[in-house]
Amino acid sequence: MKTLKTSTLKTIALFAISTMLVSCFKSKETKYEDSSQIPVNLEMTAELTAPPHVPTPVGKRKAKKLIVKMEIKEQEGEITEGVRYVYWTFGGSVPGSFIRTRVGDEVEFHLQNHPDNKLPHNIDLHAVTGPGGGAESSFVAPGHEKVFSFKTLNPGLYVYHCATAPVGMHIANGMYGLILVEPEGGLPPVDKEYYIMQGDFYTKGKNGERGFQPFDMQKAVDEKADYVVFNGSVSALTGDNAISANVGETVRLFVGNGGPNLVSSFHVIGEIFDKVYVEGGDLVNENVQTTLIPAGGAAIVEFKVDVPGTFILVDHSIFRAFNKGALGMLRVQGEENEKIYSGEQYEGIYLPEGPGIQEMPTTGEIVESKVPAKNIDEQLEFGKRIYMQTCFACHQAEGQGIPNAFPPLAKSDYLNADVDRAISAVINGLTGEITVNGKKYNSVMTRQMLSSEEVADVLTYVYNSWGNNKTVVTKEMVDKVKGKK
Ligand code: HEC
Ligand SMILES: [Cu+2]
Repeated sequence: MKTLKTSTLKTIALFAISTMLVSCFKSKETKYEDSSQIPVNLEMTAELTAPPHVPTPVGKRKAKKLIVKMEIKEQEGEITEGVRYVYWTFGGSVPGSFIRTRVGDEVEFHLQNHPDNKLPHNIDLHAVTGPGGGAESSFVAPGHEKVFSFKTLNPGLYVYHCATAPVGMHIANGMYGLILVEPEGGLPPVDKEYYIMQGDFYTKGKNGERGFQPFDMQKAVDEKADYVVFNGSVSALTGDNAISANVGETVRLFVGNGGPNLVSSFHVIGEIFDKVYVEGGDLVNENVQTTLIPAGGAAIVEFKVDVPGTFILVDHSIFRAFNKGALGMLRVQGEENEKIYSGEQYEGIYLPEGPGIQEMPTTGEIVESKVPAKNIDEQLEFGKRIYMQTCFACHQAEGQGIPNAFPPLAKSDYLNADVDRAISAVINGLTGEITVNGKKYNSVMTRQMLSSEEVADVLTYVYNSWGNNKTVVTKEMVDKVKGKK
């Protein structure tokens, strides 16, 4: 319509040129459209931390070759007071060690499986672009180490987990954690950062039933969790274990959900999230009350704490919080601010209530695996329990084994031919080439850490299942083989 004045045109032209120059300059200096092109020169060993702590922020550091050394440990712990559980862990904690990287890093991952462990494991990192997220290259037997490498292409907060069959069981036992890939230049600095991860647990006994509790596969399949917790146990983030901040500080929580089954409705009672990096990606939502964290997913939440008090972290599927353990505490110290909040403050208003069925007397007995079996029926029952806990992962539910990896125990000619040899396999381990039902196996079965009583029970169960020859193995027979050794 109207013609523009030449002076205006000049200004526009100048502006356009200078913008082009600036963006040109920028792209040469720091911006890589394609993260795979980011160069690395120096090398460093990654700092790994146990929850609720996180490693030092990457800040302005350049992309590097980052060496991650992680050791898998199977270890007993307490899921709540008096309830013992064998956790399988990445680095000795649930969730596993926090890994902090930046986009463009070349990660050289060393996965070590502690020699005392019973099972092979591997790792699938959601931050990896490649087959199985690394799982295919990292399958590692007890006493061995695997090394693989990958380049971090996409910034974000990612879950990692074990992906060894039966996958659900490995995850249910605590094999998950978080890996953060910070963008170029790092995330904006904040005052406090913490690492929290939700997980659901399935035990033979009900919530609160004391003693040693084996994993319950049926409940896991039915998604009937006995415990839903943050950081692996009911009290990991309460009482003396609460996380803390001071009035006026900004808190950043790296929150993940290992599952295996349940989705988390993550909420902090008495706070509003100023920022949520939705699903751990680039999208930032503001002023959020509750954020959804899928199983196998994560989110970064940030909020400034304005008033002192105890703030309760929950899965807002609320029975999980007060009755199954998904409850943590953030203690904030500092000056009151009556403009924001006034009123009496009680410490510990919110406390875990424990199992909701507590009012009704529990009829179940304490599960104790060390009580000797009184008769063959009990032997079979105890034996099955040990089998499902110890042998099942390799030899499978029906003793069918896994082709080329784990020999079958069902109708096994090797097993049925020689009971002393089978006892020896369990108490001493077994390596070297063997032939089972016409197929050759050449692998390693590690020594199983079981009492003579337990070895007798588990083998009696195996011999009396899946078409085997119904041998009854006694403690005396096991002791005799032990003596011979
Ligand atoms: C970590 C995986 C693993 C676990 C756990 C495991 N085994 Fe094995 N088992 C193997 C492997 C591998 C072999 C074959 C070893 C070889 O090639 O020399 C084997 C061989 C055997 C054999 C002889 C071969 C056959 O098929 O008859 C018996 C018997 C046996 N295991 C019983 C058990 C029992 C009982 C348990 C539990 C108490 C158990 N295993 C736990 C991996 C495992
Ligand atoms: Cu595993």
